[in-house]
Amino acid sequence: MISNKDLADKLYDIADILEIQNAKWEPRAYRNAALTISGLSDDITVIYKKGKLLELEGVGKSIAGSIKEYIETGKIKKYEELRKKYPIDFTTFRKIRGLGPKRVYSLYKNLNIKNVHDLKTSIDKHNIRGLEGFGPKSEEDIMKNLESFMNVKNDRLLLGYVIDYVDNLINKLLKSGLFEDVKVAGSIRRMKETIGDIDILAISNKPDKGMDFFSRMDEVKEVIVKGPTKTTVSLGIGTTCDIRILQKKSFGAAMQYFTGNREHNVKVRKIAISRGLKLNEYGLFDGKKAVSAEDEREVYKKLGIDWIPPELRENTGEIEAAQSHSLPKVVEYDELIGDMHVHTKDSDGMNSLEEMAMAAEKNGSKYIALTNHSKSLPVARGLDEKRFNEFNIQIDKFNDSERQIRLLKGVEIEILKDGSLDLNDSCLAGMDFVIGALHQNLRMGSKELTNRLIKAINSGRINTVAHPMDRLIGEREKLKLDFERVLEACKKNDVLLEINGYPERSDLPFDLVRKAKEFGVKFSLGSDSHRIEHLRFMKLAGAIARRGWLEKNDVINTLGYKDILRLKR
Ligand code: DGT
Ligand code: CA
Ligand code: CA
Repeated sequence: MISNKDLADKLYDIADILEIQNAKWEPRAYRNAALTISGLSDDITVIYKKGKLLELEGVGKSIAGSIKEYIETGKIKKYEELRKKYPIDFTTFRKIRGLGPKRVYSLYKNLNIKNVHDLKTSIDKHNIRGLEGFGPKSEEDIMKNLESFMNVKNDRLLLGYVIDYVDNLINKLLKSGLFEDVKVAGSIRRMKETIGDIDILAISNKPDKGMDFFSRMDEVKEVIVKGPTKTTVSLGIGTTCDIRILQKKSFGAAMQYFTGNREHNVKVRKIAISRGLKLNEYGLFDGKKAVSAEDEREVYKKLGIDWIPPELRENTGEIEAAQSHSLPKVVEYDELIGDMHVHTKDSDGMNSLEEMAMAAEKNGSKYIALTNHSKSLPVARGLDEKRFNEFNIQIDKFNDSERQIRLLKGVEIEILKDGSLDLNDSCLAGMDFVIGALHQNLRMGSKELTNRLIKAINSGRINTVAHPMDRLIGEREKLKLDFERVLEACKKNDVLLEINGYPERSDLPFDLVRKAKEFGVKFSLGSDSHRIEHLRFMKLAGAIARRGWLEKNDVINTLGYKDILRLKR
């Protein structure tokens, strides 16, 4: 079933490509038709069946022919042919200000930028400023427009890019001396992958001054509502922030109430009612008497519920488990002592082996796996056997040095179209940790794709599967894998699944993590760092693990260095 939107997008794409080819009047004709179709209140298929295509504004014989073809066959030949020559995500680029088709083409031709992800990577590497017709100023403009596009889409921001900002905001509030305590609640406290706004709760004896201070902070773009107990502002990063000032005696109940999620709260409130009590943001009450209010743990306890880590509060069975005292003891962030997915500038990273190692050591890691790309991924400057062997000698040297942190020899290896791996066995024998990855030739049927991945899992050569669903939040759908078959193969071969903490990826998604755990599959966590600043994304991988109910034993990153070496294949 085709949609008006899909059809309009395709016609716009054709227009963009024809414009690149300097066609004279055609781009305009296609855009007019696309505009008409995207504004229709009737389904295009219905209009076609009524024989009324030619009555549509801007739709002539030739375009009507394409529409007919699309409805009948699901394809437009002209479009398919053009797209083969220009494999560019025009649909998304059209939403970014200042990137017309010709500029998009220039980025593709010179830097092989095909989608927003590629664009972001090139901006990070400052590759665009050197291009003819671009320069540093226009690189910066593109970056800003890209950021606002990323923020606007879904109206939700990625947690990974917000979390440090919020910590910083809270520290500034605490330092002002006007607050006794400041905490984050809402989806950020639950560590949800994307967030709608920032919810802050504070205790203050000087609420008026506190609110004045907050609403005048540099980060604030505009004050939306200002009151003595609640203020809402919009922030420069592209979201709003609610701050509520509360009394110490009811802070725990407020934390419970404003952490959510909504469905979780509804169920907890019902339990209160069933016990003849009342729960709101001021406390748990028996008539007028507060049974508990200051301490969140007490609120749960008085309801006969074990305290539930915020990451689990999604009303997916955690309340029932907490009532029967059978919640899992989810893995703690500080139990994750190593990072199993790190790149260096030897492939497509920005920092050297030493820089990555030292930054990770400073962050408290005991070991990291250096997992550069393999040779069949030339856009990421993948390494061949010879370069890997040389690189691994550097790792040996580093490990012989006095440093605390240890490096593992790893690779993020391409799983080729036929399911084979692109490095020879003797090279793989020298690796401590092998991550199998599907990056290319992904347009195949679900069965073929699943078989391809399973062949790699069955090979006995890989330890884990990189970002198994290959999704990008807001940009790219999950792979169409037969997940249960993948799980069976992983379980049979003791192959792990990765939880990739890179914000756009956040892959495996937490609901699938939980499903995989139920199957008995274990996990490796990685930041997928391409520069030292990315190492912090390990925490996000940890959050997904917790949201997926994983315990210490489900995650290899809790093992010591010696035990991790035993995973070698
Ligand atoms: P978000 O902001 O879309 O990422 O998701 P949340 O969960 O942070 O939702 P938000 O900001 O609307 O509200 C924060 C929490 O407050 C929410 O998880 C549940 C709690 N809450 C419970 N009842 C209510 C209510 O009636 N109004 C509001 N505003 N919040 C409520
Ligand atoms: Ca929120
Ligand atoms: Ca809110």
